[in-house]
Amino acid sequence: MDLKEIVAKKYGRDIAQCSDEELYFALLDLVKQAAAGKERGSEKKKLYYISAEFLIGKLLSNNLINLGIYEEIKELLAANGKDLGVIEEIEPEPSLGNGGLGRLAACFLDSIATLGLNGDGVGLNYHYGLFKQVFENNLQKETTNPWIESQSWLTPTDTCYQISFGGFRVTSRLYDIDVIGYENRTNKLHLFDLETVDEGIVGEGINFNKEDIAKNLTLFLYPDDSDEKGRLLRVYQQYFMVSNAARLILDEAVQRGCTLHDLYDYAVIQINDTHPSMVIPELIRLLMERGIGIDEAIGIVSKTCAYTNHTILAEALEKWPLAYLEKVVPQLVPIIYELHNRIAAKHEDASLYIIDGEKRVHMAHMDIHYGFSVNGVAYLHTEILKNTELHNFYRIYPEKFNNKTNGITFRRWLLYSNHQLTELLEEKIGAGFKKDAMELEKLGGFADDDAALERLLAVKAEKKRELKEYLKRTQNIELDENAVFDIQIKRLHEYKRQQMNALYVIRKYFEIKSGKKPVRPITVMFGAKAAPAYTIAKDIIHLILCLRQLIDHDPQVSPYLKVVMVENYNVTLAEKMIPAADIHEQISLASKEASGTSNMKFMLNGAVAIGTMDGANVEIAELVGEDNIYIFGESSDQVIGRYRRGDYVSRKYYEENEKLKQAVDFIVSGEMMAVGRRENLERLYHELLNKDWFMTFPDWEAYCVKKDEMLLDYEDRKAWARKMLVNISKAGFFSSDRTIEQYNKDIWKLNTI
Ligand code: 26Q
Repeated sequence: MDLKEIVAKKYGRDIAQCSDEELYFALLDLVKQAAAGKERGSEKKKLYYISAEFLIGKLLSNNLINLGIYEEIKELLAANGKDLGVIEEIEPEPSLGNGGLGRLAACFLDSIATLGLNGDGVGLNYHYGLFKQVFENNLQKETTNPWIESQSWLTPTDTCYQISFGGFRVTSRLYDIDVIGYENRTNKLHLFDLETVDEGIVGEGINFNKEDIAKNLTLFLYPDDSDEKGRLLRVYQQYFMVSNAARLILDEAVQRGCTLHDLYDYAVIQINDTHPSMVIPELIRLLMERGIGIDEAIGIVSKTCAYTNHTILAEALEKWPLAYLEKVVPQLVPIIYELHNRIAAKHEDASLYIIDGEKRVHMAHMDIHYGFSVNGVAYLHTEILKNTELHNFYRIYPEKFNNKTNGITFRRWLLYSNHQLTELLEEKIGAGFKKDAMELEKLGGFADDDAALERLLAVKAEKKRELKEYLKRTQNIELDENAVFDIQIKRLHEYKRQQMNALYVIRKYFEIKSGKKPVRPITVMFGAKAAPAYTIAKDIIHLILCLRQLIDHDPQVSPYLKVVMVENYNVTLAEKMIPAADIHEQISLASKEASGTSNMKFMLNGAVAIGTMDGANVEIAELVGEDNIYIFGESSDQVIGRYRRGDYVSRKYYEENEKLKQAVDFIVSGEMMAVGRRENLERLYHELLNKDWFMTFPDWEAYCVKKDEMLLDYEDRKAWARKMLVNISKAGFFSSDRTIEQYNKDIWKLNTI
């Protein structure tokens, strides 16, 4: 059925007579029907990408693009006086992820379907997802983010399982979301839920009774590790996710003719960080329940599971107290002991053990011993895993370690979010890049073409105007489109060093006050959520919001400098902000950012990075060359050396650098106290002076100098446009299609069509 027919049947009216909301629901039906026609038969082997997070973003426009009917629908609506741009805003954005890891999973599903691979995602159907961020008195407050409506992308299925926890049992139900490949097959995102979950138990903000598992299990996604109280609930969630996943995998494999003894010929499981790691003991347990002996069960599972590591932050590596597992999943404990004992019998080195001396279970260790592949997410990250963090494991299993540099889907991050650039590219280099991202290299041929460079600047100017209009309309933020847009958008974490950027803003503030005005106004934009229990991260948000208020009200400074912090940064905002960026900030402490993926999105959209040699920045720098990226700061080796020696003293830098001292002192100045809260500002000040665990101070001077150099370079508009062009032309490598091809070639080994 076409849209006209759907609308006639659903509402008994014509398109022109429908409300935007009615048309949105009709388009849901249209897309679901079209997607169903692209489901494929069942090849023998199938990939299951298990992840606690899938940060999918809004789906309507992306699905229309991937179905190849976006333009057609847009025109049809326009002919009836309707605007697809307005209709797509009706769709709520599900926040089923924290940040990079969840968004990566979503990009991967897009590429898996686009490459025609037989692979589904498996996760949880969080009713509220990650909290919604609101600002009150320059502080972050958390509220719920409901997204499930009576009609949505979710399709309930008849698949239900009985899942047992220590002392009680629940019944799950599977909901599916179509994953529509670009001009290719439809796969599924399988999200498990629980019928008894009760949204009514959520009180003020995001508070709820943490004990009543049957009512709260899939209400929220955990906002990282710092929320102590929720940790036990997190274990319940993880087991619920993997027990359902394991049952689904076994059932589907058997349906395709698997005897279970040959499971690895029918299924490959990618474990996205350690959040789904309990799938290993759970699968072993289920295979044993179905009559397979423990030795064989362990062998089968070890040939089926592969693990991706996304972090080297020790505090983010999951270690669950055995006591938690005994309470939540007593049935897994004997299996985990068995897995541990086999390692302890073979190796003396206790750093390899699964259960440590404090009776904590190291989830990553289980994955490495009992999976067949361990991958990092960027070249540098994988090297650090092999040489430092997981070196003892690398020594015994060198063949398991491999790198898969992250990627992004160009459908969402170019074709959808920047149709103006897409059109320009098509005009200059043809449409081939849409299928083969490496064709972007052809753009290099226009590096000295003045007309092409002018056009690139014109596209950027238009995207900046669009962002200005959008932020005015949705958040009442005023932007000056003639300013340089310098953007840092990512979760708030000390290692990502938003505080270093804020200290640069303070330095500029002082310069302007003393009469040294920038040649062009600078707008520094932030977007970041902080985990509700991560105190210092929230203090950094407070600092930024106070700076914004203070500068906005200072007529001497505000014409030249503006600070913006968007509220509730999410995928939808990223889609608007990234194409509008002139400069993007990738300033993590070297060795700490596993990869980063926004760096790739910005590059693809013609923004120029200021960054450290960290994560995928290293590969970006290698590709674009030193003229087209602004690199500063200590190397990962230097940083790792500092940690090893434990001799970093932040106060020394503060005392030796007048400007740094001035900027840091400003945090607790009278001006700031007038707009902010003493408690938060003083805490942050002391943290920086007495600890600064992520070493903001040693890199700060070099950072400020580099940024000023960049701002000067920006004024040679032609030379800058050339930098933009080189960044775009080299972005092809970061297509998630390339990443997925590598996963498939080296790890999954699925049939390609
Ligand atoms: C752990 C324990 C308990 C509760 C929550 C968590 C938890 C939740 C989310 C731990 C980590 C995360 C998210 C991690 C993440 O997003 N990592 C990012 O992954 C990206 C994709 O590979 C990389 O590009 C980023 O560098 C990395 O920070």
